[in-house]
Amino acid sequence: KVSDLSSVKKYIKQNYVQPNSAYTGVAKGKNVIYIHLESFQQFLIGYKWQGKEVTPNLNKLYKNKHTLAFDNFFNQVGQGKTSDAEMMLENSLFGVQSGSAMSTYGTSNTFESMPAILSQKAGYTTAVMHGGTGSFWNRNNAYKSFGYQYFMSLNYYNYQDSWYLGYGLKDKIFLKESAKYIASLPQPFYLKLITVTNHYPYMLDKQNQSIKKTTTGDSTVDGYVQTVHYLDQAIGELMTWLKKTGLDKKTLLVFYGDHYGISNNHNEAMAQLTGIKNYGEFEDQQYQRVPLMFYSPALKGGVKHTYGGEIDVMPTLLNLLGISSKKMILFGHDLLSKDNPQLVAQRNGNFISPTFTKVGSSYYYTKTAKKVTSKKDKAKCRILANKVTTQLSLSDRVMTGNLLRFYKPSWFKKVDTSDFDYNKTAA
Ligand code: GP9
Ligand code: MN
Repeated sequence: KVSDLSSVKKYIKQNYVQPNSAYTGVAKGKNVIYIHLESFQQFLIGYKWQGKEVTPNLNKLYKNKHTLAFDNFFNQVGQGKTSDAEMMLENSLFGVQSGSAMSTYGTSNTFESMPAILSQKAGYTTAVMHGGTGSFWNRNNAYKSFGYQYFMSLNYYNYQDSWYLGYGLKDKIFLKESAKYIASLPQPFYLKLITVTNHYPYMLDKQNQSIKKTTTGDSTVDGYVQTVHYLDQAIGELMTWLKKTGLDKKTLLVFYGDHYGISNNHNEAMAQLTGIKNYGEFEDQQYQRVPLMFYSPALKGGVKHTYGGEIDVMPTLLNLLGISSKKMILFGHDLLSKDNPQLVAQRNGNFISPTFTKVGSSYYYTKTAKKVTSKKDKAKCRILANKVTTQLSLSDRVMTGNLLRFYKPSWFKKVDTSDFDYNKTAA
């Protein structure tokens, strides 16, 4: 109903925060390349195994003076996993309570997504490249609704069986074979590269194993450092290529981890990997941190400590590109804004904030990991929990009621999915 949209609009307006003007437009007109780091958790940055850095290339990027990195950035996915991360990054809308919003609503809902906005407002060419099957998570339909002009999936790549592992082409091969497509995109472009090799159960062929497995004895955990290391090497190769072509200077790279790699079924093994003796529900919550890094030679970098999550990426990126998000229905907030509310909702109603954390029916002090017992602080926690419930349910209303079809701002032309055809045509 249209009236549902009014309450959403009111909420969004009341909760709008002014983006940080010091960063407005610093990457204006630059290409954007999203690099999706599959199942990559923040703790891997700087992590060493047997004296060896597991992710030397990403570590270098993290510390680079042109990288804006966030060390309190959390994934907020639900059952839709990768697709929920994509939904949040492209739309600043949450995934839904059960299943994948991209699968359930991706085909027929109206969206006002990053690719459509950038192409309409700033003349961007928009594309996704992924070495897996195009129909996975309903990408081949949802991307059209998001306004993506191109989607190169598995059938765009001439591959041999040995190049394929798990969910798609091995990352090094995928990125190398994507180069010719990247080079042919008219600039400025907005591109997402989706890696897959670092995916549960973390298998890797012998010749690509260049770091030893960990020794927790948990077989689906112990391969993790190996596939992570391989992904990191693939990123290193991509960076070399971007520098060689000079594309790096014209591009804003955005790295993000989509969700955890090690689930809470493996707390025992995580205790060993992290050295935390009592690794329980609180620690598991803390380890939902994933990387978020913006890199561009023009950026003044640094590691920021704002508590935020995937829902906040779109408003942050829009500000860096100099596009105002004031009139948009976005549930996130600029991560660089000093007014960011720093309340990170998780899909199940749990949350993390700099002061309090909610896991299940317990509240904790974020800094000390102690349970909240005082009445006064519990009351504060309940206020935060209510805020979380409100934003999730309003986002759900937008998604399940397809409310954006009623929102017709003058600056946006509704996406016509029949404009796009992702079938590979003869070269
Ligand atoms: C497959 C990949 C995996 O294309 O994106 O999705 P996930 O299982 O991580 O949600
Ligand atoms: Mn994933």
